[in-house]
Amino acid sequence: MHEYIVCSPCLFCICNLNSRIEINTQTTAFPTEDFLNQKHYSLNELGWKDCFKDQLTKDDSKMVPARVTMTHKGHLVVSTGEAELLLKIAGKGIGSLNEQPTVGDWLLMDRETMVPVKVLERTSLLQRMAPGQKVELQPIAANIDTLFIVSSCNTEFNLNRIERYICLALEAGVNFVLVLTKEDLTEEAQEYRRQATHLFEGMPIVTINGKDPQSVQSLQKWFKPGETVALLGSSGVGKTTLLNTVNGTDKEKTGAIRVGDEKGRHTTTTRSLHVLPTGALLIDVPGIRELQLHDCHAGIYQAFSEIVKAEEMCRFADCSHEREPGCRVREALENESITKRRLDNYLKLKEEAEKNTEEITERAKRKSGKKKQYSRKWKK
Ligand SMILES: Nc1nc2c(ncn2[C@@H]2O[C@H](COP(=O)(O)OP(=O)(O)OP(=O)(O)O)[C@@H](O)[C@H]2O)c(=O)[nH]1
Ligand SMILES: [Mg+2]
Ligand SMILES: [Zn+2]
Repeated sequence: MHEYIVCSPCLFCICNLNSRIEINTQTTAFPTEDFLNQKHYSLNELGWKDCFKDQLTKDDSKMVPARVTMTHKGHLVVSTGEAELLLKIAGKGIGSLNEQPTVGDWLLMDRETMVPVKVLERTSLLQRMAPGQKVELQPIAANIDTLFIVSSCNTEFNLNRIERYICLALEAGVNFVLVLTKEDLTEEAQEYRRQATHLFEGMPIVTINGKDPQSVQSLQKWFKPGETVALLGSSGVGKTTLLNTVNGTDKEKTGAIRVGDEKGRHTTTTRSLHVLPTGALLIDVPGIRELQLHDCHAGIYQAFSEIVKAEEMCRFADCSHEREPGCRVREALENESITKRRLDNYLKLKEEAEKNTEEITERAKRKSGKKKQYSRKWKK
């Protein structure tokens, strides 16, 4: 069971919390200044909207809403607008909460005990398969309005990888923008942009120097008061650098990429939500090593619509597009209306998401003690 223990403030780096926890039976709300050295923000400034307020019932009159502003190794920091609380998640499972909370979530907290009792229904959720051997889902961030898919104009740039993020955003129903950083380090920035143009019709693509306040101005239209933007991308692409520049600070730690292979060093280790000078909220997360998709068929079908359209016209419903007669996908490949790279990525992502969904379903069934059954393939 997840138990939430309200902890006393730690005046040091959040990474040291594990060894410094004092468990209080009494609730300790501590001022933000003591902990993160941030200002207090009202609920509205934290992104509270009617769609959340409308979820409150008469029974919730003893509750206080709070937004998760940071998560790190079993800890959450939540802000109620009046106080900031550090909560430790102990144990496994869902406990009294209906969902595992993540950064951006809105929780209802018991006014007296300050223990969270409910995760409010999300407007959107970005989630992936947990990395490693465990068969489980991992929420990345919730209640996002716009996702910035961050990639950089160097060897990190990879069309197949960007397509994964597009599927994730489409599945979650959030707007998305491709942000290509480090344009100042190459003559080829426009070439990177050109290559990405055909990935998804209408996707805005912005090339920036994330260190230059003038250059990041081109992202301002997505930073609306009360709207939440999330940064997602590999380590070292410049997510935190961008956060610092739009925030006008150098508060958050950034780290140089490796010289040999231009890979990042996984500098950011927490997920955190920041209130920007424009009133928008910006979520920074650690660099993604592996974005394995789960239950993402709607997103995949939308992201690869030209292939899906061709596929629907194949003579055989279960056409593998290899040797079957009347295969419209092969025909489309020949007349170059679809590319081999995109077809291969589409088939790969579809298989991966289908396998992951089956594994999660099986695990849930095993947990609930039901007999093993194979889930049916997706219907379009
Ligand atoms: N010249 C230049 N350097 C940049 C730009 N964006 C980021 N950098 C540099 O790239 C390195 C990595 O930046 P970070 O902001 O730490 O990258 P990150 O995406 O937050 O990485 P993780 O926290 O590991 O996920 C730092 O040395 C930055 O100064 C840019 O647009 N131009
Ligand atoms: Mg970072
Ligand atoms: Zn076919």
